[in-house]
Amino acid sequence: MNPSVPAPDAGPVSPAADARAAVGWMHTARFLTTAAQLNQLPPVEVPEIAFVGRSNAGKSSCINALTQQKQLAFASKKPGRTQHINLFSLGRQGQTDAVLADLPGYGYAAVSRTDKQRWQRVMVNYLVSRTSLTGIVLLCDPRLGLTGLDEALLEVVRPRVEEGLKFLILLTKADKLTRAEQAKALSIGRLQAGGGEVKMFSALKKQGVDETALLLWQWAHPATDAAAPPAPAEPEEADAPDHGD
Ligand SMILES: Nc1nc2c(ncn2[C@@H]2O[C@H](COP(=O)(O)OP(=O)(O)OP(=O)(O)O)[C@@H](O)[C@H]2O)c(=O)[nH]1
Ligand SMILES: [Mg+2]
Repeated sequence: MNPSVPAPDAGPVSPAADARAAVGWMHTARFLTTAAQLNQLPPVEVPEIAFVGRSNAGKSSCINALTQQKQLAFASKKPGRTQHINLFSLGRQGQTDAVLADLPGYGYAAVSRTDKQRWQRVMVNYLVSRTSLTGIVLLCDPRLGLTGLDEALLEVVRPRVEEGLKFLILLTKADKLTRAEQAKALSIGRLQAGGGEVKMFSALKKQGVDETALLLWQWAHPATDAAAPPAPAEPEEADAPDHGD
């Protein structure tokens, strides 16, 4: 498993101020829609960022922590709580500029084999074919590590990651680990991620919220996050075209 995830581009000019803005942006999240099947998902014209991982990994809690809303996404003591793809819009009212997708977890033992297979098909189709999908956050409880199902998911998305799909592994429930255990989990996670971005996260202690919010903001606003603007795509257009008439 080696998705060769690219590191994020050059950082913003003022990281602290930008992190605050990104956290404010995340707070604008509101429910958009829910779907049991892919064909029920509305087309989305803005970047979509999916939260995926094993059941109980902490996906819904992570979305609640990032958006600073206690119950936006369903979080539960019972694994398998999220059973639909739930979409949340981000951005100011009437100006949605990104969508978050909370996906049902995989690997929950008590789910029937048929349901597991059905869900795995839906998920693979989603990851392979969803055109608005811009980034994936894979959540993983570091006490379990990346499991076979996580690695299968990484294999599925690898071609898209190689084509520029953004990818982040969040090691969740950091509050359950000592500092030394966190450091160890991070090095193991980084090895498994093949150099990809890996962060510790705790929904309980809000650890990792600011930096994750900033990264997701950058994913959704690729033109504005770089320290220097990208070179024009067509150099021969030296004069700015006049759109006025
Ligand atoms: N200690 C601690 N517990 C957490 C944290 N994040 C989530 N949990 C707990 O882990 C359990 C599962 O959290 P969810 O957010 O529902 O997990 P999920 O990945 O959305 O689960 P599914 O919807 O079943 O796929 C709940 O009991 C949460 O309270 C965390 O940062 N720290
Ligand atoms: Mg959930």
